[in-house]
Amino acid sequence: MTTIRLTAAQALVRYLANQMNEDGVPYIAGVWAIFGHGNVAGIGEALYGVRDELPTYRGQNEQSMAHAAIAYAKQLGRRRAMAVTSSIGPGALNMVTAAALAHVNRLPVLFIPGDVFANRGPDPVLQQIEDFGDGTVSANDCFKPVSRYFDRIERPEQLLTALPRAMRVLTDPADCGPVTLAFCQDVQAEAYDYPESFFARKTWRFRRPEPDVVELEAAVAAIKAAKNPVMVAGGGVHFSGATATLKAFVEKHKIPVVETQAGKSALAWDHTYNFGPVGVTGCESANIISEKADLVIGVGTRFQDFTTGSWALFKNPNRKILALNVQAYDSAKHDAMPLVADAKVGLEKLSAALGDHVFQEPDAGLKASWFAKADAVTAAPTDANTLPTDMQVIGAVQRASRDNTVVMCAAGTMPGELHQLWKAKLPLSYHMEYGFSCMGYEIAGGLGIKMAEPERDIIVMVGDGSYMMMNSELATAVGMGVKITVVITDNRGYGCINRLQMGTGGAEFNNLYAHSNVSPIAIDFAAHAAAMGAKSHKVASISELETALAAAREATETTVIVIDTDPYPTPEAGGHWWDVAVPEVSAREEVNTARAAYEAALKERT
Ligand SMILES: Cc1ncc(C[n+]2csc(CCOP(=O)(O)OP(=O)(O)O)c2C)c(N)n1
Ligand SMILES: [Mg+2]
Repeated sequence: MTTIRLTAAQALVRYLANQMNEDGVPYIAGVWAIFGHGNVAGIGEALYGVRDELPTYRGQNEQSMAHAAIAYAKQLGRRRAMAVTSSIGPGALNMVTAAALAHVNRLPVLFIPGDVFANRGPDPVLQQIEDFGDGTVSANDCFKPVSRYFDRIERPEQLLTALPRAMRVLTDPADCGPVTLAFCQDVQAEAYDYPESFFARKTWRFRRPEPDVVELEAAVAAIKAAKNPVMVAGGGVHFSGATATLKAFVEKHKIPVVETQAGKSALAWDHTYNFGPVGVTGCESANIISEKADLVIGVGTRFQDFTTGSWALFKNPNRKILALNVQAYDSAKHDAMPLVADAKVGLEKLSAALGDHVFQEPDAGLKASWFAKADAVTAAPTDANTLPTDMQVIGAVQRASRDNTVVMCAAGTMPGELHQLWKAKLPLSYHMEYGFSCMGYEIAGGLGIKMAEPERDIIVMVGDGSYMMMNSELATAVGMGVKITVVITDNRGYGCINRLQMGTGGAEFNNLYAHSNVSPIAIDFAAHAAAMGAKSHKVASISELETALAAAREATETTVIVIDTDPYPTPEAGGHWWDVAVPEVSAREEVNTARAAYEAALKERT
């Protein structure tokens, strides 16, 4: 056996640089790194050695670097991913939130936090936590519940088994998620005679599991027995590259489709059978169809509470659920009939087995009536003296966008309103992180999306709260020359949670600055963004916003546009109840009223 003597860190990066995807490009597109004593000497030296094949990117915060990496993978439908490395201790733990984000959203990312010395010589090394009763614990154990695969590299030869396992998980359509390889800092620097063959180019193919014959027969029988089925398109449709197949399926069998946050843009917004966003942030046409459906066919959806209205949406007493999902865990939720398969293959097989079985045309009038309402709230305001609403901001952004513009967001008012109101034309033109809905994903995520698809315009929608929580990868985007456009809606606080607080009978408290112990402060977001090198404008109206967006589209630099909005109005139409537990006893009359409504709503659960 021919061997090559490398440090463990050199072996790790050499191996990663040689893992390809089916398209013949490296699966790991790059490594985000912030160095410290736990990774600079070992991993840092190794990354320098491969900097031409496996680029290293320098971010500002381990969590937000990971957001960029995760957004990159999401935008590419998981066909490529990135790695993120940190030092031990705080740098490592900064990545735990991002690991959970990737875990919930089933997105691949490789975390390589440094870890304490395997030989324990210097214990406690700077930043080492000390467990009084367990010598094997380190801060990196926090990654275990939020990783799909976790390993700690305590000997250089462990990479020979750990790395293939890591790649298997990253590229497995069912198990896909974050992988953490905690890398003891002394081991990174240790040399070992690795087999040359370990570094041979390897191609990872995303398998497409076929449905089980019996499950398929049962699914076909259930569809044939249904009168008014609905299909719920989830993120799995994108991951499977099944958008064209879904389109062909619904055109042939005439089944209406509704879209989850992760599934939105599976069909064009104006496609005959796209009845729009479903659930809590859904629209009337989708929710009316869903309430009546006698068969709910989930395609690549986790059925999270925003999709199901906490399981109160699908009200037909005879309704059944059929879950086409590559992950058996999801296919068995809520007593669903399972159809475990890749979405594309599963739809093809279903369609073939259904033959020319067609359903009655769904009521197109539902859509017309919904769009009349949606268009009214997103239209430019006629009264220039009142604060614009976030809905009007969405209208302005929509008018200034092209079909392939990617609009993105993660938390705050915008995810719900974009889900309801945004008209997504092309697949993956809508990028919403709503599995973890993590404030601070937005700007870093926008950077990752643009790196994934440089030819598309990226518009990041971010509230003042999320911007304040995490904004510094803006400087990275500027410094890397990766152009994004950021729209900050400044409603002076946590508008959506303030409304939720009021909706559950609470007093307005500690959400908007006005109701907190922080005096209302006029934060100059435009100056802040300019200080990080972005072009920036504060605009005073929707028409000024449209002008600024048009200029940003033509510009080559990253632009940040700030607009003050009203924290109170939301779309009145559409939407659905969801379960937010209201206090059973309270001194506040409003809470008692909200509790009574809550108890009544709970009875609707199906
Ligand atoms: C990291 C994190 N912390 C807290 C929350 C809970 N949360 C969701 S939205 C929100 C407020 C967002 O405020 P802002 O970005 O200003 O958006 P707005 O609703 O005001 O438009 C909070 C606190 C969260 N989703 N993520
Ligand atoms: Mg806000």
